[in-house]
Amino acid sequence: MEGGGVGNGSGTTAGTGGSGDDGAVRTLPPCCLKARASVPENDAKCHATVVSGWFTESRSDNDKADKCLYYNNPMWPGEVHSIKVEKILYRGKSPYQEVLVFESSTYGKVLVLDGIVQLTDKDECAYQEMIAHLPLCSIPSPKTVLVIGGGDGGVLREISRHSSVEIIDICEIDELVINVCKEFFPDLYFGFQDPRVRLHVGDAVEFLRNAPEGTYDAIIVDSSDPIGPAQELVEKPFFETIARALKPGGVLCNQAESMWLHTHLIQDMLAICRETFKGSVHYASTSVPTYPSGTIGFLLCSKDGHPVNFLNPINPIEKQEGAIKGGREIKYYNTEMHRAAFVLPSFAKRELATVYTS
Ligand code: SPD
Repeated sequence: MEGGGVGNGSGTTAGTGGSGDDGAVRTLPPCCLKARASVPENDAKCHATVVSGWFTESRSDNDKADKCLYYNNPMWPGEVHSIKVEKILYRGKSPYQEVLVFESSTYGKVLVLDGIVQLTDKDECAYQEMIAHLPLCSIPSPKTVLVIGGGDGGVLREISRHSSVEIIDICEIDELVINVCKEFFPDLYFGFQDPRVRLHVGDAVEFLRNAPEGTYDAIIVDSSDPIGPAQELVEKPFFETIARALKPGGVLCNQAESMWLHTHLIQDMLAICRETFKGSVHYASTSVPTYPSGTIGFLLCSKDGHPVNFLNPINPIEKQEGAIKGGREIKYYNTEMHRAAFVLPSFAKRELATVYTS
């Protein structure tokens, strides 16, 4: 699920800010620190674990547990999230990240990468359906689609509901994620079984650079959080390669974190995308109880060419045969949820307004 990345696990570009040894708050807000991937080496090694039957994000099993609780995840400092574990099913390590799968008491199986929850059986639908159908239902007849990251297969499963789609390329850097999901998450891995899927294991930035200009109707970036290998995926050069690979009027849907925790990061991404794509740019969100703050957002952008109105979907998947594909009914997405996803609370409207209108 690590998006494309180049495996630079400790890219550090922030000049200021961060938490010192005393844990004191520094000048930059946490989301900016995170956006700039200021991850001290010690913290980066200090991943979540299972203690006394509970999995806790950002918890360490070493003697620096308290330090890790405070420091480890600059994306959501000052809070931790725990899920009760019934059984650990898999623990492993790839060249890119640590992979953990466990059976939880209340959310079914849980996939964790580098100590961060990526999905659970119970609420994965809210993420995978929205990240796929928000872009694909906004354009008339998508044919060529690229997924960056998404090695669990869930986004592929959702794209494959669209009968107009002819090619689904996926570029995932970490083969271990794919193999683990094949074994433990068959309802997601199902997405790989569609004959339209072409798997490319490797670096997304390189893949995009080699893609002929104007190849895709839609690109979906299903990345993990921008720490380590996924850091590049929120920066301008990456968005430029995406824009190049899109057809005129083509659309991007990019994982864009939480409006409660990361408004600075979202502002930065919106500003970059407005400059880069020239069509419409919007922020939408969905509710995922097992992600920090219980919500996660998406950046929806269209390249200039044909105008795209993301707020008014024209290709309602829930009314098509794909809605029940493979006996797997759509659980979360519908046209009302699509429209509602773009409605922002007042604080977020205010904070993002500067970027929307500038
Ligand atoms: N904070 C966790 C964000 C994870 C986003 N990616 C999830 C991948 C599911 N296909």
